[in-house]
Amino acid sequence: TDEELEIAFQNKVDAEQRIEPKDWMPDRYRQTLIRQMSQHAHSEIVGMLPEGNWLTRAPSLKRKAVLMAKIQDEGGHGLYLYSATETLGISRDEMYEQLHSGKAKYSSIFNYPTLTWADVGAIGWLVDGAAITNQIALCRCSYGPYARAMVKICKEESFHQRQGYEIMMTMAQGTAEQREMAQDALNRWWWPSLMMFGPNDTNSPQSAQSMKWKIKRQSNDELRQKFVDATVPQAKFLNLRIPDDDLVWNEERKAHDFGEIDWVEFKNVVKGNGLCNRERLKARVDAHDGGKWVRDAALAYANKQKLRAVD
Ligand code: FAQ
Repeated sequence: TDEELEIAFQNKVDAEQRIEPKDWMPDRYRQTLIRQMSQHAHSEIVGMLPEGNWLTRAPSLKRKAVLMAKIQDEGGHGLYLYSATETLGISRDEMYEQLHSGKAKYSSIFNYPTLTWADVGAIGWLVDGAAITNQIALCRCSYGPYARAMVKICKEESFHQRQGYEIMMTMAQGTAEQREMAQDALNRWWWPSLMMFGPNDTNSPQSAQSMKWKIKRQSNDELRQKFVDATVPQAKFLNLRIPDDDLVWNEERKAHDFGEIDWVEFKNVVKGNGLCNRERLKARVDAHDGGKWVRDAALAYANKQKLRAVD
């Protein structure tokens, strides 16, 4: 019966055995993974846009080449994750449709504008830094294709994080004006980066079940804490100030206490009302529509080849 299958499934998960595409799985496990993995894929693809904004204005050829490589990596991660999600029985067209119609979520972080070159540094440092913290945990996710994808993706994100931190370092040690740009970027990206980890554990409807299924291995708040503790010394080294008056080392907890996230802003951005939500979605829809002739041509060519093969 389904109940017995589900017990056997949970035992397998508890024994740290990976679930593979052809294995039996509860439908809700499948749907949860489709939701999280497709949101993750969408985030990678939409995540190309804020940085893409600076490709034509990078301060040197070297910076431009590095940024181009990073953005291409993000595109690769997206495609990789779409493939992994397809193993669960949803088509790529369906996932695109969900993104383009505004039905599917993607990370709130990509709905903020990139105003200066320092933002490219802050994104690599903070956004990729937060992404790695979350994705290291996902390397041990119970679903095989997702966990394996995360291993390669984490390696690339580490390079992204370093290139961002290096930009911040250059600017923080530069002219007074460059320092100010670096500080301003940190001011604007700090809180949105903390929001990437999702709502507090007490407010996270998906967490309990996802933890039980070992899709999530660490809670939203645990990962957020880890990120704060890792990032504070990095900011100190840059001699930049994290914009949080409540940020203080707690000797008892051996961790930093920090201020409250503006959850009203978080909800607003997730709902579609952030500074750039409409612009981001429009860029994706336009790119998809603009690429229609390529897909049509590729399909026509494939059909022609098929007909030739029959002859
Ligand atoms: N933005 O119950 P929970 C990258 C949603 S890294 C938007 O806690 P869950 C690399 C959540 O989906 C960024 N929505 O949910 C890069 C859920 O929605 P529902 C991508 C958010 O799933 C760097 C609802 O709120 N990384 O792209 C956010 O257990 C630089 C309730 O929340 C991933 O996607 C948010 N910040 O935990 C690229 C990692 N937070 O139920 C370019 C994989 C929560 O309505 C440049 N995902 N929501 O569908 C996860 O680990 C989890 O899904 C969480 C949320 C931790 C994000």
